[in-house]
Amino acid sequence: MSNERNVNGGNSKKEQLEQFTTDDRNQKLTTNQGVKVSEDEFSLKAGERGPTLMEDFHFREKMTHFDHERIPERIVHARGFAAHGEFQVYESMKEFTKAGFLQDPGKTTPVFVRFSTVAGSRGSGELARDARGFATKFYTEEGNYDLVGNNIPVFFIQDAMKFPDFVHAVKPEPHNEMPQAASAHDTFWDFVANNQESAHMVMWTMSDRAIPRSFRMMEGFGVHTFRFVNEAGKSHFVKFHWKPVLGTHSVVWDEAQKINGKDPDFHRRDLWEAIENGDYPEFELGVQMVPEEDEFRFDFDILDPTKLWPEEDVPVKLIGKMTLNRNVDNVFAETEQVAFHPGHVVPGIDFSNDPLLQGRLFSYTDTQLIRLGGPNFHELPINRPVCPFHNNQRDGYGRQTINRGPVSYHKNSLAQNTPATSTEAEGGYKHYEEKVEGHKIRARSESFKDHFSQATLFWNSMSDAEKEHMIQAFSFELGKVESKSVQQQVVDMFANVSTELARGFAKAIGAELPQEQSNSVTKASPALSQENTTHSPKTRKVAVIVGDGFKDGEVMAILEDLKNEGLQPEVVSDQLGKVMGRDKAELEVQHTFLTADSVLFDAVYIIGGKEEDKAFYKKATLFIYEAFSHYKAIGATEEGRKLLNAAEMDKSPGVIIEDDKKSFVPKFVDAIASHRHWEREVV
Ligand code: HDD
Repeated sequence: MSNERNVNGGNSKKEQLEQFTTDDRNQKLTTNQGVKVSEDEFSLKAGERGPTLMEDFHFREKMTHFDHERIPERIVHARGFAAHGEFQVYESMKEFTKAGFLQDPGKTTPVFVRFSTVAGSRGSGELARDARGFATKFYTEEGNYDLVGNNIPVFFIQDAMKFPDFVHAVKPEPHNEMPQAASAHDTFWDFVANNQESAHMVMWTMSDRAIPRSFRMMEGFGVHTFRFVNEAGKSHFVKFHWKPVLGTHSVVWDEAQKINGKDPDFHRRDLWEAIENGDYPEFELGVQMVPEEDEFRFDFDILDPTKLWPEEDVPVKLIGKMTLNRNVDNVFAETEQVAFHPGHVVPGIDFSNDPLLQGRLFSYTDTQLIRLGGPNFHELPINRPVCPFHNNQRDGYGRQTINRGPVSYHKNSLAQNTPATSTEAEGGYKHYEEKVEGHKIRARSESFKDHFSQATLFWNSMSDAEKEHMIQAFSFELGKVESKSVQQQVVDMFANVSTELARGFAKAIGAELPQEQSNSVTKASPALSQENTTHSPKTRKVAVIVGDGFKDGEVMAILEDLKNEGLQPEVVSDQLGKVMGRDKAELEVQHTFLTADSVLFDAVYIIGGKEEDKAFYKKATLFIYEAFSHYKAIGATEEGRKLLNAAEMDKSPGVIIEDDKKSFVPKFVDAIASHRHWEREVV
């Protein structure tokens, strides 16, 4: 348990965790005191039919531990899932920061990443319309660095003072605790309308970004402006980005709601399976940097967390890559007990005066004290740095370190004034010496007052399909709001962003249409549209619809080709077991129409079955139609085509029908890589 271990490349955290890991298989059952247990089914009783005895220490210990198994869930980001990985920088960032883990491309830094939804409780469905947490702990040789971000680059509020208000408004309403994991209710929208700084973030949460296809296919953002500081003490303002190598992709809202029922664990299952299959999720770390002297160069305040830096104005420099390559051994011990904190920084990374960030710097330690039960949560295996740590902090609940010696104060002579402080040259953290002057006031800077320009920039940047999804999202959410007044306030508020948008949903909810407003913002940022992201077929799941007695043709070779393209074909039929082709090809069935659903797949490949099997064709038709209505790629060979002809889907974009493997496979793979075919008319 010593914390004196040497840092040893990318596996230092893994090795450290192994010291705390145990495997109970093939062991004798004992009490926590190590006493071997002879009987684990019956409590100790006075007579076979008599009362249980107090002296049954085994029963009492087992039951007491069970009674205390739960800890408070996180007040926000309660539902999350995490994985281990590694980070490597592409080239030295010495010019901008002295952070040790950003100097040497040869060095690997262990990381632990927890993805989460924000509003729902621990057991809620993962496809909620919500921001996603994207929290990364870098176990560096200079201490832990936490980048505690979201998949959205801006936030609802500008000052941490308002965080409890915002969270109260979005959480289930207190009188009846409804709705779970949803912002589609009165208090959230009442908050929005009466705290109009939320406009920009609400545009993002009403966009496709709030319903990601996968944790592996979403961007991450540090949100706030931070600082890089180099060896010479020169500072750059910096925004952090994570760019998923597979591109940024989302599901559609109807699908999201259905996935929540069919597989509420959809996102964690996706991450878990990708790692188990060796398809390690990868994210590139990007930075936008602005020299200190350019602080006032923009038409917004760079300290305002409701603003982003358009990538076309300040390019994102990709500086390294993170690969998630190991699932946790135990969700409670690792994912649940991990404690992130934006204040965990290392030399070379510093804060800005963003008032939201400043408030966060207080909140995270405070919340861990109650959630993890005391001040020693840094000693939990998942939270321990991989470098040595020494100080005069002592005692408290659950203390594990056994500190030798009588001295636990600074300064001292009895221990030669150790543990000793470090100079900057020795790696001591030195806060950036920013000059600050002002009166003590409770106020917000005038420069934070424009709430709509970037909301409009976001709207202008969306493709037609993305705009339509947003109008639908507002219509859905406000359609669930009971207060007519709140509905109207929201319509009037978003008329400041775009009349087209506000009118679009005002109509759907029966509110008064706003007057045409002249909005002077015409700028767009193409980087904000998911249409412009990377498109890849890799790891996409294809439902292979096949029944007994199918026509073999080139089916087996096609399935092999799809696998070679990195796709994951999985056979769906009306019962488990095997289906046989007419020419004796054989396929193992992984799912039935009962256990699977089209919403759990990215695409469908229809092979078909015996023509007279009416029940099979009925279920297959429903499955395919749903995939079609969610704009997914659909492929058919041989008799599969009949289903598409019958449903008149055969001429639609993204529907590929060919018998010849050579022309079918590349076209189908392309159609899947496109992600969705929005140009398709869905009837
Ligand atoms: Fe926060 C958790 C991200 C604003 C207070 N936050 C939490 C987590 C993430 C974020 C990813 C989950 C960490 C994990 O997986 O364990 N929070 C953000 C971002 C914000 C933000 C990107 C805005 C830019 N948060 C924010 C404010 C406050 C908090 C303004 C309070 C002043 N956040 C918390 C918290 C949580 C938390 C209550 C709950 C559990 C935890 O900290 O460990 O302290």
